[in-house]
Amino acid sequence: MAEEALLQVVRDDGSYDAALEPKLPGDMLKKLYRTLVLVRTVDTRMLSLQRQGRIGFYVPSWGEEAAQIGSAAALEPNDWIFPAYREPGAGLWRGFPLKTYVCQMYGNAEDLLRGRQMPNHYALRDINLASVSSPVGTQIPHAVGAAWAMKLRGDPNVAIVYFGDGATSQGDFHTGMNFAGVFHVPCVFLCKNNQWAISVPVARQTAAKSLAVKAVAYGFEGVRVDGNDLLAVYAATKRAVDKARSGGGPTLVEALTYRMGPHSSSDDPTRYRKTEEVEYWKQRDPVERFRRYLEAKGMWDKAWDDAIRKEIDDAITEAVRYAEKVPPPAVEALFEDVYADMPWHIREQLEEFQKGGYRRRPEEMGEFPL
Ligand SMILES: Cc1ncc(C[n+]2csc(CCOP(=O)(O)OP(=O)(O)O)c2C)c(N)n1
Ligand SMILES: [Mg+2]
Repeated sequence: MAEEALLQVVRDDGSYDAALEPKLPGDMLKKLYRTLVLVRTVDTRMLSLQRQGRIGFYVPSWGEEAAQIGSAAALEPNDWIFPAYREPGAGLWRGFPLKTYVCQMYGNAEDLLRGRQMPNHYALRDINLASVSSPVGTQIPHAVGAAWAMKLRGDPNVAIVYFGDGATSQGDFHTGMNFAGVFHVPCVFLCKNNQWAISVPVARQTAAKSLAVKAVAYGFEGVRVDGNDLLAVYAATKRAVDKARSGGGPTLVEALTYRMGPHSSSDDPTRYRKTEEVEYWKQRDPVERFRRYLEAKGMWDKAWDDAIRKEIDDAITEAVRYAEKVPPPAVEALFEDVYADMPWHIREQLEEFQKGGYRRRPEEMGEFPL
């Protein structure tokens, strides 16, 4: 894919363009840095739990933290977020409680999704975070539909939908973008172009000059930003969100970033990509870039950094300890939630189970005997 000019505010060395710099208050800048460190650390700890066999699956987002957090920070609290599976930063920025997050990884009785989703497929109604979509791109029409509803109802909110470069090859991308353009809905399309869709490079997704350029065909604006520059992502998303809120319709924001780790805990990227490429992007680490920016502004020091890292580490340890003590969801949970009024055939199965008609296999008897 040919290189195009990218919106950039902060350079790799932490120096910045004062004319483009969004003027954010100091406490917000510090919270942004803390959230970058939080996401990086949560990913590392969760992947380690997976490697120890304590959780079943995980999707790290190393290298993509700025694209998630910079965009989420440009939203108002009541705006709706429709994530793919690689946006923990969007929820954690909004205060997704760590214990709730970790319980979802364990699929235990305090997992709000009651163990019915894969680990890493969370949702939290309280913070307007819709469920992670595992099928690639299905969240795009969901977000557009929600945004259309907001428009029809006159809500002052917008929807943002996250998806990857691979998702731009899905029919749902076309359907959603086209509908959003025609109906002029308040939706921001945030494409995290991390340059890989598992083992398929972005050059195999499109022959277009960029992903941002695709917006032209749907009759709205597309912008391309340096996705490893938190402030550039913030600035572009804020512009798109403000425009959507004031009736200006949708925008596609392409955040160019890089997936520094594996696609998921089930993937080994050394089988399909070069170490030099990964090394090149490690030199462009978004967390380190934002740290340098804070340092350049005289807002960073080692003691503070050490303190937040310790606080984050302790909070994760505490959340994991907690989650590991919570039992699995009750078997009865299997019969609930699907229907508002339980139909007779489900009730019959439930009653059968309650009478003891269901027998656990011997290997299941140990910890949670009936
Ligand atoms: C409809 C569908 N097809 C295939 C898959 C398998 N799959 C899971 S993630 C993925 C790649 C998606 O790449 P991209 O959209 O670039 O997002 P990224 O994983 O890079 O964040 C694929 C093919 C799926 N989950 N859903
Ligand atoms: Mg990708």
